[in-house]
Amino acid sequence: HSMIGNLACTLGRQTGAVAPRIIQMRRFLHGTHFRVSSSVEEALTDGRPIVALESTIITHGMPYPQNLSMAREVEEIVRTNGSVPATVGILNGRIHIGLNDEELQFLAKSKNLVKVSRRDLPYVLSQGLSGGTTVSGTMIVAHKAGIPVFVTGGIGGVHREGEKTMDVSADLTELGRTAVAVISAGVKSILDIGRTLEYLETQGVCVAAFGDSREFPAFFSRQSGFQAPCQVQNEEEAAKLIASTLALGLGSGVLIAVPCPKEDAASGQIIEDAIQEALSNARSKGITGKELTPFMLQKVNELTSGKSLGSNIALIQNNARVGSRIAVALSKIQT
Ligand code: PSU
Ligand code: MN
Repeated sequence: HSMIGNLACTLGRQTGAVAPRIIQMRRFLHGTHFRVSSSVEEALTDGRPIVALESTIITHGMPYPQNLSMAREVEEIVRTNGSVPATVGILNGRIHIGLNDEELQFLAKSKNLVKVSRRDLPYVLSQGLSGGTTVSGTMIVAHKAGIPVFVTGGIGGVHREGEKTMDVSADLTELGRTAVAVISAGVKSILDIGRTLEYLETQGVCVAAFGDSREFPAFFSRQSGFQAPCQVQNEEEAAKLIASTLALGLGSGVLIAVPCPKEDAASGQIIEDAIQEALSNARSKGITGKELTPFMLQKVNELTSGKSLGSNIALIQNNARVGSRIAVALSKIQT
């Protein structure tokens, strides 16, 4: 349990020692490494539902200005559905939990920001750099702040030919070691979905398909050809699953895979062809490592003349709606 997690849990219950605890929490939240926005801090103190949001989708996943409008809309959807949004990002070496519009604009417009996963955090902080946090980076921060629900578009996974390159996203190991629930549209079909599910099993991650199908969704498309090991029918069932994970103290995360809405799912074959072309492009250009995911997203978008970006935005919005409702249901179980 993180310090804030513990503090946030006990704040509402203990009467005697409340004042020193709040002071201690404030000191942590406003220290050299962290800054928590006032709306997130108030929600933490009151025990209201919060949804963490990542920022690599803003800094590396989408072009400007769609990245900025997406970030604003997603926060609004989280609010409309009952939770407080906490977008996580790093500004000048300081982790921000909850961003104002000026800060969102900075991340959306700046060039050469760092894509920050677990391994990058110490360097970015010590050098005073700015960047967008990936699923792995955001999970760490959300956990430290005591926020158990986190919404994104899609997570990283085992890359195609990952058995040779060993390019396996740190998102998968993070899910194995950090107790945060990630609400996503599954795994992009630019990845090796079968091996990604195998790796999640090895890491002990509880993976559940959301809704009336057990099929594990493939980001832009509702079908992947793979079944998820678990299925939750609705937000209440998802919240119960998360509550059980937390109650067991497993220390690992949960992956809730929400299929892209039918009307927004870009037709499978068009995207599949674009992925093949983008992959051979990446290979001939020698693009590897952390540059590969942003390159593939940008290339597939170009090759589908913006269709994939449109679906990408729609599915994140859908995840934000579902995730916010899950956070509301979870906070009802926990109180
Ligand atoms: N999926 C998207 N857009 C993104 C990402 C995933 O549609 O921007 C980002 C997420 O932040 C994810 C990261 O955590 O890519 C994974 O990168 P890598 O494959 O290098 O681990
Ligand atoms: Mn990688």
